[in-house]
Amino acid sequence: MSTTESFGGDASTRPPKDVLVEIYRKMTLLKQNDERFRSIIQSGRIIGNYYSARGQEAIPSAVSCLLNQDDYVCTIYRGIHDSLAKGVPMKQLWAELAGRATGTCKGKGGPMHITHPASGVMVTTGIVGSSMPIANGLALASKMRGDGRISVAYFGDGASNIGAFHEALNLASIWKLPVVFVCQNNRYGEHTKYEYATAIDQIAKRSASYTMPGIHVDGNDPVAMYAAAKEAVDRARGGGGPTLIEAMTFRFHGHLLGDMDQYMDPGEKDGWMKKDPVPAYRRWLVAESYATEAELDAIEKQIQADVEEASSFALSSPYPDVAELRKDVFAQEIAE
Ligand SMILES: Cc1ncc(C[n+]2csc(CCOP(=O)(O)OP(=O)(O)O)c2C)c(N)n1
Ligand SMILES: [Mg+2]
Repeated sequence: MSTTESFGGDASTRPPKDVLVEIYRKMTLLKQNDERFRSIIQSGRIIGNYYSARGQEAIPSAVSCLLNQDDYVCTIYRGIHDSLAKGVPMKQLWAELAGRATGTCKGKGGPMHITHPASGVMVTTGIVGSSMPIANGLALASKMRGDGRISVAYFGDGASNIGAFHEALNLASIWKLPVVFVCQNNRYGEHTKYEYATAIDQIAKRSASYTMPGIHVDGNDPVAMYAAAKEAVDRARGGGGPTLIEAMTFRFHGHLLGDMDQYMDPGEKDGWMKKDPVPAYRRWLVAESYATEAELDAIEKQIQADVEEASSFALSSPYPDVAELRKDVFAQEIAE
């Protein structure tokens, strides 16, 4: 059967059907979760900044299908997709987004600081470039313990111009750390175009300076993304050291919710939105007979119910008590 979408190239390199469908399930979860969160913020029921990753679903969905629960992830403020795909329980995630006591960080982290070690999400940071050295530290610990865990550092294209990126790649390379560096290149850092701020046409090429493999991949192609991530994860797990993946994508809602997109080229965003990876991948799965419409409908319906349940749980949870203010801040609780 013919389809307008063509994902992943050669059929012989595709993952099995259950993995292809699981990638779709994750992508749908991220999409629906984002849609619900934006609508709740816009209704005023949650007050907070939101850096939507809508449009970038294929990247963490494919990567996470290759990770174990105890593998580590370090991500950024635009990282709710990454956390959910890794397996942070949705109710706790939502409660954290809403600043409630039942959240992953007892409501004291908020959307920019999700941490949930039980799912392997070790840090979500607002400091551009800082996910990479932290992932190195976790990977070094894994290597010294010999526990087989690997670390994934997610970051943006803008972050690859920060010193910490270069330091982290250098160190990971000389120490052969089990890290996968995943750059989600969405073409902008805040309101600055990639070409204006970056002195090389592909970030993946920067891997050469650190003698590690670099992979430039279409991050909106879930099948190609899976293949790229598999190569890097297998290398890290097998003791072969780090890989830099540059996954090309686009963010549909600007830098921050409320962004007017005035710095973009006319039609640029619309062009990317027309190629929305979630419905495109759905059409491809059906056309290639990996799933039926009814199976995918059922997945979407279940996710809708789960998102509804998680958001209701969050909004009906209590705010943290004032007594919590000084707890979990330093290793030793601050005295009154
Ligand atoms: C060290 C540091 N410098 C500057 C900022 C301000 N800042 C916040 S987001 C951002 C853009 C980062 O762009 P990119 O790495 O491409 O990630 P994206 O937001 O596109 O996902 C900047 C410069 C910051 N938070 N931290
Ligand atoms: Mg960017």
